[in-house]
Amino acid sequence: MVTSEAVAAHARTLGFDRCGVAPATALPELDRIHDWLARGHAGEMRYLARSAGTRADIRRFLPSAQSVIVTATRYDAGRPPGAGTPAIARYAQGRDYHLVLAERLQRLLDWMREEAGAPFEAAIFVDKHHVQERVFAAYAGLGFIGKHSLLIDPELGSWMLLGGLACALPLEPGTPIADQCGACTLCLDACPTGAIVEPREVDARRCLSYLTIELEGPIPEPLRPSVGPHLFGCDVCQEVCPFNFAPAPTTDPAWQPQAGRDHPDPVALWQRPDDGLHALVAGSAMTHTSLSRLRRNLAVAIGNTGDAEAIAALDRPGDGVRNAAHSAEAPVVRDAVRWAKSRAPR
Ligand code: B12
Ligand code: SF4
Ligand code: SF4
Repeated sequence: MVTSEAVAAHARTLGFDRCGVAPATALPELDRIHDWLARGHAGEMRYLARSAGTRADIRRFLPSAQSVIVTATRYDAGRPPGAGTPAIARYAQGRDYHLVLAERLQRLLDWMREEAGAPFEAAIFVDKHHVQERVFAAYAGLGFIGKHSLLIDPELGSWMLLGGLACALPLEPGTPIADQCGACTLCLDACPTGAIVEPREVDARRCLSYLTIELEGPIPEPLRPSVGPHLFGCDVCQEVCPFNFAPAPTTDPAWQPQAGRDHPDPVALWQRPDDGLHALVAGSAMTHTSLSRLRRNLAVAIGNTGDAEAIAALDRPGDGVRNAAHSAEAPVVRDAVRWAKSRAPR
């Protein structure tokens, strides 16, 4: 027989750190997405509005759903003391979590099907599917929603990726846990762009994660200085969170930094040909963005150094080898280069 306890125990053997069950009902917090969208906080992520109906009701994702199994997987591989916030967000330094978690979830589902002894419908979700993962994770008792809007497990912190599966089995749901942020406002105070406009509400249009990963066009000029050295994503609100001080880094090979992603040198990357940038992103969550967006971010980060020599290197994408760096010709990159040059000391 498949029980919530047995699923959680088997999930741990597959590399998930936490696993719980939420009811597949119309949870009241699911409706908040409509207000969030109405306030314009999604920016150009139009797919969120297109799928808002499904996101607000899991039974549109899987009509026969009775339970939602949610997993949380630690991905922080650690950083040397004093290394500061990484230019490439921690979640993107190892293997692409969409693939890793989907494979593990498929193995969990295969096991459940064997245990159940009778067929049942199920559908896996990892990030890009139309499921409000944090709401179900909170109802499953995996943690509480911190003021930065991320799910925090009081023992394991927030460096965790979510994923799960909706299924037609009636499983016992977990118990939500109380919010433990108290009077703390460290994440709101530290956010470089003031993107956490209210506790638990992020205006994506200001968030460096959105600006460096999701936004296709130019980063709005007034926000470019706040991008600082960030090349892909942002970890600032989690770096300062006290719940992330104690947990030990994960030793799971899937999340160990690859291809020098933990200490990227923006000038050296700019000088790589496009093939070389492909090697940086290959197999990671960065493959979901385009090379021109990455070059745009490199140009902005180089501009933010204010270093004349670094900025001069912007004239030699692909180390000056003709046709080696097509992505540098994109209008959005040229615009960022123009801006970066205006930041050179006179
Ligand atoms: C769109 C998106 C973004 C957008 C918008 C972020 C946002 N805060 O809404 C952008 C591009 C900015 C972004 C950035 C990041 N993201 Co993102 N993102 C998503 C995505 C695809 C959808 C989120 C969404 O629908 N947002 C809209 C809001 C309205 O919905 P929501 O986030 O679910 O929020 C609900 C809850 O907070 C709930 N709520 C609020 N208070 C309470 C209280 C209780 C008791 C309950 C039950 C619920 C509740 O109400 C809200 C509305 O329903 C999810 C994956 C998914 N399918 O869910 C990943 C996801 C949220 N992202 C994730 C990550 C890792 C990040 C980054 C850390 C990446 C990085 N390093 O750059 C940053 C963090 C920025 C931040 N502070 O949020 C992880 C978060 C894991 C975790 N521990 O929480 C997710 C779950 C992906 C995954 N599969 O692991 N992201
Ligand atoms: S990810 Fe960075 S920019 Fe986005 S809310 Fe957190 S600190 Fe602010
Ligand atoms: S930094 Fe403070 S307010 Fe923000 S999520 Fe962590 S505990 Fe909550």
